[in-house]
Amino acid sequence: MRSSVLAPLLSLLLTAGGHVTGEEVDKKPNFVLMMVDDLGIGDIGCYGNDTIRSPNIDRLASEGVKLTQHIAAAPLCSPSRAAFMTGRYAIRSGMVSTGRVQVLLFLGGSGGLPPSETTFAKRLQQQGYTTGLIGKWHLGLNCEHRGDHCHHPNQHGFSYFYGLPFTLFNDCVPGEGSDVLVNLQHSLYNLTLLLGLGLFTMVCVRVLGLYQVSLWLLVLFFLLSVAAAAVWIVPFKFLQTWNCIIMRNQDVVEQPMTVETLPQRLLAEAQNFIKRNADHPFLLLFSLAHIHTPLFKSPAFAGRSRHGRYGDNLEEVDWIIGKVTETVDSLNLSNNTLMYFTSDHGGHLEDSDSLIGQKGGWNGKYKGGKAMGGWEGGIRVPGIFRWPGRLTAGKVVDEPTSLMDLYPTLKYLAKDTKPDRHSDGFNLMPLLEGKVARSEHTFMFHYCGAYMNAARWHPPDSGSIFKVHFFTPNFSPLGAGGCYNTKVCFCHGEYVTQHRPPLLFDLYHDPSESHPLMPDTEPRYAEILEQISRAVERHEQTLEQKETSNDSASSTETVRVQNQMTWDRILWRPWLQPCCGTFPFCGCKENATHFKGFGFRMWRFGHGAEIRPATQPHRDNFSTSRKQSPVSPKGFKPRNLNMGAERSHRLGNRR
Ligand SMILES: [Ca+2]
Repeated sequence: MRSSVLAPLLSLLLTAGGHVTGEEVDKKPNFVLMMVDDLGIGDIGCYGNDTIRSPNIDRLASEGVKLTQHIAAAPLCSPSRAAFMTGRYAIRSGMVSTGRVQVLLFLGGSGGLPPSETTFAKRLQQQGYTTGLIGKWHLGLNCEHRGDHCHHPNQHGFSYFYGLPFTLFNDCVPGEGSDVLVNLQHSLYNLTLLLGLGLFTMVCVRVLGLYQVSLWLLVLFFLLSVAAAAVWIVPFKFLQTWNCIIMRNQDVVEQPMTVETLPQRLLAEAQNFIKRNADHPFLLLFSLAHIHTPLFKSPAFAGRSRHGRYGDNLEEVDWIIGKVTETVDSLNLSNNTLMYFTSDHGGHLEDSDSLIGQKGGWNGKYKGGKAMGGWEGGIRVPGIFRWPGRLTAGKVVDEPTSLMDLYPTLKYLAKDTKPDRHSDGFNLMPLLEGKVARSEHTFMFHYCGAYMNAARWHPPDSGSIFKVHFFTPNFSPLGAGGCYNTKVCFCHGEYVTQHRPPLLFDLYHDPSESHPLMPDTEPRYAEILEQISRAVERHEQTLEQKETSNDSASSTETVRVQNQMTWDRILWRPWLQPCCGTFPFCGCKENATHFKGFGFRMWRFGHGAEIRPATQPHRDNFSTSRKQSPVSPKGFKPRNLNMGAERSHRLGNRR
């Protein structure tokens, strides 16, 4: 009897400071997760930047908890997002590569997050949540035929999907260049040219009677020329049509997508999703297309920042985050909503040209960037949680945390206690609420593709965070700080230098990983290498175990993990290509009338954008049935070097 009286009182005390009613305490919380693509940690005000304006993101941090050692499980989109969604290293789902290509390149490929995988969305869906993904997916689409949608967000627990099944990339905007197998495109172009030239020469020789050229040889060269042209032209010259599409649930609603209006549409969809589901528990993953190149050119933000188009884009992101926060607050949901802000990995250092300048993000004092699985700049990202009434405002957590922690954290908060598979993440709530001081991530492993690039150890008896690198990328040009000759660093063969013994750093004293520790400078040198070596062994043993085929631990069926990044799964297959219209004549434009009155006229910096309810119905509860040249780094101007020691974070905001 006494406990039945005390329980609500205790709950009210725990939420003191907020305005949570008794009814709301019992209610499962909502989740608004916001992920930016390729955002550098050094570009956010609350992480030390003082030249790009991010007041709305900074506000989330000042009203919530800021993580200073938040780590992506991989330095590139597809593997990082696979790990984020599943709470497990991407190698467990086969979303890793042993070669150059480490992300999905075609929507018409068959690779993707396997149907056997379980995402946090799927778990929450089973707990009665309405789940939505607005924005970028980039985890595959079809397996065997067009429309099977085996990798589609709807199949992975998102009851509503609106956005990019692939990603925003340069090929989406004519004139911005290409991101896809550029060397192969050049080779195929040259081969086509060579065959065509050979054919023309032979025809001339035959017509002029200089030599007896067989007609069969001419036919053979003609067919070879046509085949080479088809292999080159069809997949690569129509990349905008093949990859740059918008889907609403299972339907392609725009192909190719109109990039200019994308920010407005994605924000409107995110806000409408929150409004539609304000009365019952929901999960929204708002996966912004921003920051990835080609950078948006929204007139309202053009030229406003001090860092060109990249800075303009980031200030637009910040404004969008502000509008989402406003929506949550205006519906009185803030005290029952966990908001989260992060990036899928570090900024792309090598993305720059002479016309626009630096187009990729800046990773502050951390070495390296996107595609570098070992160096901190590739994997350390912003991590902000905001939940007024539950989380202490202004708290900073310096302990190691991972994007993979979201999976167990959301499960815990949704009261999901059903058996699950091996997880590589940990519930963050004890750390966020200050109930524990130490992270459960004693060890953390850092993959570059399928290879273990580095590992960190946070000894229980020390403030140090030791990190070893088993190999490091070979920068090109030498000493450039990035792989400017290849645009991204690779993880294998001649592109890396192996280290035996591994390079060792203490991130606490040397966050820029500039001063390797040696046996004569670090008394615990041998012990550190030994501890990490054993941890790696234990981790690798867990990879060898067979995986259950679904999310039920009681299942006895087992499947072997299939590599999703092999050439045969990555390359374009016409019969897998999503298409509105009759393939190959794909093309459609979304009826954007329900966005009018919101974005197109009111997309103004600093002005509120009132959204009218959508005029066309959206189904949140989806039925599974179907309707049907590098720039020299010398030219690079760092935004904010912030080269202090790791402990400088402990001094708080630099602004
Ligand atoms: Ca990315």
